[in-house]
Amino acid sequence: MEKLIITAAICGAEVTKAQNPAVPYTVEEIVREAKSAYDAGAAIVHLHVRRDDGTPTQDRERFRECIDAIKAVIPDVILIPSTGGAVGMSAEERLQPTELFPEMATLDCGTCNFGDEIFDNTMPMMRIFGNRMMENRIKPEYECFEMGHLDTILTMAKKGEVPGAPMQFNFVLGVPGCTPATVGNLDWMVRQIPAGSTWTVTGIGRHAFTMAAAGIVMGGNVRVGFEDNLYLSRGVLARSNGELVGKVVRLARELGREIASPAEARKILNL
Ligand code: KMH
Ligand code: ZN
Repeated sequence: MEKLIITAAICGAEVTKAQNPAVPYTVEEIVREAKSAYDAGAAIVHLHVRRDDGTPTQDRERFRECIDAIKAVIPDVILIPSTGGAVGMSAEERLQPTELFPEMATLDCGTCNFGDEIFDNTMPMMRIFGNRMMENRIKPEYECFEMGHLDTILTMAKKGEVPGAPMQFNFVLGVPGCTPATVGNLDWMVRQIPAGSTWTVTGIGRHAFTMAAAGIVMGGNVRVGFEDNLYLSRGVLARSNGELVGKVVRLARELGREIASPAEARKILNL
């Protein structure tokens, strides 16, 4: 098995300091959380940014400021800025970080329920996102919240509407209203992807570490972080993203998987 790539989703767009005081908003807090995750073993940081008051934003200059500040401290980390942003943002608003030519960015693979809300990713929108990533030579991480998202994106890749092989998928399981976080569902998704693809699993909330364990033993990769889960264990808030990553590292070591450095992750992901 390849070494395990750990992604830290350090911030997200929805979680707040009221839920966990360590959720980062300011540039300094975002750098602190990125470094804590990196020091604990994350090769990738999935990045959302906020205004200082915590409001989610896709503002290109705020992304630039955060990316530059993170790279000044941990220059080799792989950054995957979000093009999902927050529910309700327009496609143009969401696409702003692609103007900074990151090596990767997320591409969300279909419309879905998102708790009480609807996360809009129509196929025309996805074509625009796919085109932008092809033009700017950005490798997408395909975010699949639903089983049907996988069929959608594979069909679009076959038609050349979004970047094709080798594809990197992130199966985000357990969002309320989307595909539940079970090993059976994960196994089904993994069996659909083309040979040569890479994949990551993200379990939302209490599913974070059960899905991490499944990803470790199934030969995939793992994402954890405040975007997905605020707790280290039942009732115990994580004090940093590094604590969440550290728990994945311990699970991986117990289960016999080594951890990939950013350089090793770049090779595995064909960056
Ligand atoms: N904030 C969610 C609505 C992504 O980063 O591409 C979407 C999201 C996905 O976080
Ligand atoms: Zn995200």
